[in-house]
Amino acid sequence: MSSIKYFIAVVASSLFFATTASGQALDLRTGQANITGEDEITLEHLFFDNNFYNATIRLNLDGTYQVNQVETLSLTPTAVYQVTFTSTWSQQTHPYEYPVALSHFSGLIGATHNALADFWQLGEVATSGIESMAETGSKSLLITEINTQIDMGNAQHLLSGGGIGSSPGEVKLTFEISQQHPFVTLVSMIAPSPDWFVGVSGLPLIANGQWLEQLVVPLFAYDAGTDSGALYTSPNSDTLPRASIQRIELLPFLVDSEVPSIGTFTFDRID
Ligand SMILES: [Ca+2]
Repeated sequence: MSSIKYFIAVVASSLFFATTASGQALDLRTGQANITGEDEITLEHLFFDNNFYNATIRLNLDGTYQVNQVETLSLTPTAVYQVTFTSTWSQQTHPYEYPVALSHFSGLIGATHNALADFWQLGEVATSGIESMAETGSKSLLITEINTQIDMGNAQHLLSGGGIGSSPGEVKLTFEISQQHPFVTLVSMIAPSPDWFVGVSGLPLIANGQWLEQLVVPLFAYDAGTDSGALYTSPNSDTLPRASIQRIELLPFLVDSEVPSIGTFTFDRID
């Protein structure tokens, strides 16, 4: 297996930029692969020698590999996007105990980054920055976590925008993104709530070797797992130890046996 390890090691430094790996289990963050047979991986947006590539690589059980297909990408080094955060969350869409005259969203906060930066994931325990954002709408701890990743080279731009003062409503934020940091993480607290939020984590804005012209992402309510309240206006009840981040599929977001989205992020490329 030595040549496979060598291959993974060579590729690993490029994986941080890859937006997808398919065909078999390959962890973009570690470069570790579980090779169980003649596996083919398609890697999009790999970075070698100052160029970006899509590649299809076959890994064989005997430890050899072949690069079957390589496509050089010709996308611009940077792009500019406007994201529109549209909240549809209202007394009409979510009648159960809807917090009339109180419903709003905290200011957008996030970053552009590569695959090494990871600010939150479904099923993982929230950081202090995510806890603070989800419980109070405060940005400061999360900004510290983002700046740490910027200092390490894993994140590039801090994204900080306005909130939605009264839901339903919308707010826009314009940001630059680069090939070396093609992922977006962006969150906002659902308010009032114990520790509920909406957002995206590690969303790539490159697909098929191109900057996306438009991407519409439906938003659902997530429980940060850091406060035990079950209602919009439940009193503070710190959860120790923290539970994992989960999508909320019960009241007040369960409506007629379904869990409809409460809004969208629409990413429009403007430059
Ligand atoms: Ca808490």
